[in-house]
Amino acid sequence: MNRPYTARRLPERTVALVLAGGRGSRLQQLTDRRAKPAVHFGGKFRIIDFALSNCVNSGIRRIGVLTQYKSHSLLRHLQRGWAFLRGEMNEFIDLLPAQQRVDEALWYRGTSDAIYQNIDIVKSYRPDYVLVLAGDHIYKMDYSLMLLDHVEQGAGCTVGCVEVPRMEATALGVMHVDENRRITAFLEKPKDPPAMPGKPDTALGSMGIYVFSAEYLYQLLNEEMQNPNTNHDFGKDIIPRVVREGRAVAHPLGMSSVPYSQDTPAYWRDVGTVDAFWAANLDLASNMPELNLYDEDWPIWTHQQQLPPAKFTPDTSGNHGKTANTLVSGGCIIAGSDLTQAVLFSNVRVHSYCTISQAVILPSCEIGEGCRLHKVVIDRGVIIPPGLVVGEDPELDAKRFYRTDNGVVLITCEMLEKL
Ligand code: ADQ
Ligand code: ADP
Repeated sequence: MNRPYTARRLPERTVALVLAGGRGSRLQQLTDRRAKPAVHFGGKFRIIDFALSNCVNSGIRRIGVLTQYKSHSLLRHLQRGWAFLRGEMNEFIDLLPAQQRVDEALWYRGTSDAIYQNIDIVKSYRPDYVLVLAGDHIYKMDYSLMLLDHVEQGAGCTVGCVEVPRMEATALGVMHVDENRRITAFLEKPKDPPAMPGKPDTALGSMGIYVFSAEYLYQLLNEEMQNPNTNHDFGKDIIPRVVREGRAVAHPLGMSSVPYSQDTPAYWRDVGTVDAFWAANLDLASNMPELNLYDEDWPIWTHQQQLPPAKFTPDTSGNHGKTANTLVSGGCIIAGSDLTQAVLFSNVRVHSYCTISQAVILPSCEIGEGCRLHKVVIDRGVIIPPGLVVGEDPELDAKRFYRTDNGVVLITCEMLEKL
């Protein structure tokens, strides 16, 4: 096919800016000490690894990460895991903390301000396109196809979108599009989201990811700074404005979701609540997970510690020691316990005679002998005392720990200290 000249080498001419400053307070105490993008996911990853891996796998190797809230854990992860991008090849991951600009007393006010405050740095990369990403979603997407769509459509801004159950769209930007996918209306987090034509139970939601032609983005951000009535936010201010100017196009995730197959439904999760976080992790341990982590064509990159292999031993009576539908990462030792539907991150120790089911156990936890744990999320480094029972008495669980309406129990170090 003849592509216009401007469509050549698009990923190389693009800079990705990953917004990674949000707290994600619906994850409760999991984000007390770390930003949502730094939250552990899928046995050995952090949430931000998915957006970053999408960049690298799409050929976009110039990346800025904008941080704000509790960024130490995130910065440490990026320094350890993502330093493989090579400066001499014009590849980089640039860490852009909130307080970079000396003439700004304020921290980032909103998502577009986060970029405005770093605008000189962004310009110095001399990109033709800027890909604005959220650091807190799990999905696999080839951004090079979204860039191509942006150019072919002649858009000023292309908004990634996904079809979602209508009432779930109350937490998203919701759009209407015409037959050419031009966005004709955009509502940020509507209480009663409008349905898609012919699909009364479905809404077209914004993924919160955008391709901008660079000059157009600079112009929008400058104008935004002159505007006294703005929240400095992409969803609330910038995107509605681009829509009013008739320059916004919607790009459905299905067009560039990986794997490239119409038979595989596009996977996209905002693991923004404890329930969603628990369910998305456990899905990975099911027989046929919706998200394939084992796809060699689309590796998820992360920081890997050097760890010995996971080890399993039976108990002396031979009654315990069965494991099914469970992910077990490096450095784990499971001594004579039963595990069903569980995700164990690195360096977890499980002592004898435990029965553990539907559990997500973050790195470096230790589970004492004889525990019965059902439907739990256990934060990093928690030491569970021998004999603890969780998931059998809802009232007691809610008193001691954080229990969701769906019955998932979150356990952190601080909660155990108070027992
Ligand atoms: P929200 O879910 O409200 O809506 P928002 O809080 O704006 O998302 O955060 C977007 C991204 O920016 C997140 O990755 C967050 O971590 C990060 N972030 C937030 N504040 C930041 C700051 N000050 N500095 C740096 N990073 C920051 C948005 C859109 C909706 C869209 C949803 C999709 O506004 O239209 O539907 O994302 O989840
Ligand atoms: P991770 O997010 O890598 O799992 P931790 O759970 O160990 O890391 O810690 C999260 C963040 O909490 C760290 O990045 C650090 O800033 C902070 N933190 C952890 N332990 C302490 C401590 N004892 N004192 C002060 N801050 C701490």
